[in-house]
Amino acid sequence: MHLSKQFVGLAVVLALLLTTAAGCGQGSKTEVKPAAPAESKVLKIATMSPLSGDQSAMGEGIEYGAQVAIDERKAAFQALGFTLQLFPQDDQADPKVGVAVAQKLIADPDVIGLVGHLNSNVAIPSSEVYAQQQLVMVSPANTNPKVTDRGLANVNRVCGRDDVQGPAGAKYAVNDLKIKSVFVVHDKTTYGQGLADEFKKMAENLKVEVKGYEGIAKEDVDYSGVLNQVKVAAPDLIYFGGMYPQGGLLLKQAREKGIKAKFMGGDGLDDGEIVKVAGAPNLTGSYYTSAAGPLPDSAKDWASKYQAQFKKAPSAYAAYAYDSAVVILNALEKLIKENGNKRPTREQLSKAVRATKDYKGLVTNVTFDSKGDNEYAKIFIFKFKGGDKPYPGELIGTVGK
Ligand code: ABU
Repeated sequence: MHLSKQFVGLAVVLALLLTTAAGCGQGSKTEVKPAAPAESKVLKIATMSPLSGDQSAMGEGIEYGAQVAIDERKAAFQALGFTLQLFPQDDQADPKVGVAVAQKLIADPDVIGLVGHLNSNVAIPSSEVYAQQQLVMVSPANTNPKVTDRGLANVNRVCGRDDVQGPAGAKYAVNDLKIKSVFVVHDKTTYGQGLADEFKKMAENLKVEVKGYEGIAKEDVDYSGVLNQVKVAAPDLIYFGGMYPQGGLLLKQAREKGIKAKFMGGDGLDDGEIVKVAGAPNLTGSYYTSAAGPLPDSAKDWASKYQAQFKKAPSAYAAYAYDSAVVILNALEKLIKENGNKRPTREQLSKAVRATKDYKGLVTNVTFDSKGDNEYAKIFIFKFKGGDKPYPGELIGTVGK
């Protein structure tokens, strides 16, 4: 019997809610019992990202990056009397699933920190749940401004923001690609539409003619409707706010229709799977911005170790997940030592993580500001290469300190 993704997703949400209810009396959000962590010697660092579905290639890098960090530190925590564990969770890129899993995490007294998410529309409601118990979240990948603009004390990110990423793309398109007109397409998500809006705002400020602005449904596989409009409008550039499964398909179908406009998107396109979706020739001469930069030479050994362990190269945010996990583990280890080898509370850990200053990371340095944004975050501009291996793209610009 074939079960639809929606049915499976609904079943998972119901199962998780029932599990939470069974463990927590009547199971309403407000009745989740405060975790009683003082006695437990198990420290679970959860990850949350899509591990199934069409974004799993990008999502699993968040799990694997954090896993490398945890494997490296297990012995040090064991010496302090604690068992350190990775606790990977699949949010399926679905806000409802994310919230249900978040309920499960805060009800588990062993869970002390979280690396995640990939999708901002999942991170935002899920982090409201973590905030109920000050469970610290460090995001490697969530770029929507609302993630940190809500001022939650437990929510941080090591990556940059879309109100920098969108304008960076627009400035490059105008100043370097010399575009005079654009057709903006987005996937109607918090991330995709938000990024497209930031691009559009800056493009308009720079006197670019916006010839169209349309949303596409993530579930659709035929973008003829919007592409027929693009063909008539004949813009210099198609800008796409969204993820690689849809962005790749949009680009492929645009080229099949003979549309020759340049193509640009954001970090949602920053995954090697886009080559399979779009086809290598169609990516030639297309562009993407990202909050994830190339691995520095100093991370080459790390990348080799990752490749050997997981049999694939690190995806864009894997090293950022590693740095997110290390930021949590550094604060946790310091607190345990200061507390006479006692387990800190979630609130103590949230405060200690927020105080992170001048951490020298694998791929990014980290100092959190008062909202949990990283003062060292950068935006990178890439051009897909020609030939059979267009990804990863060639770095052609960087914005940030
Ligand atoms: N920034 C990468 C993934 C998209 C998001 O933030 O939702």
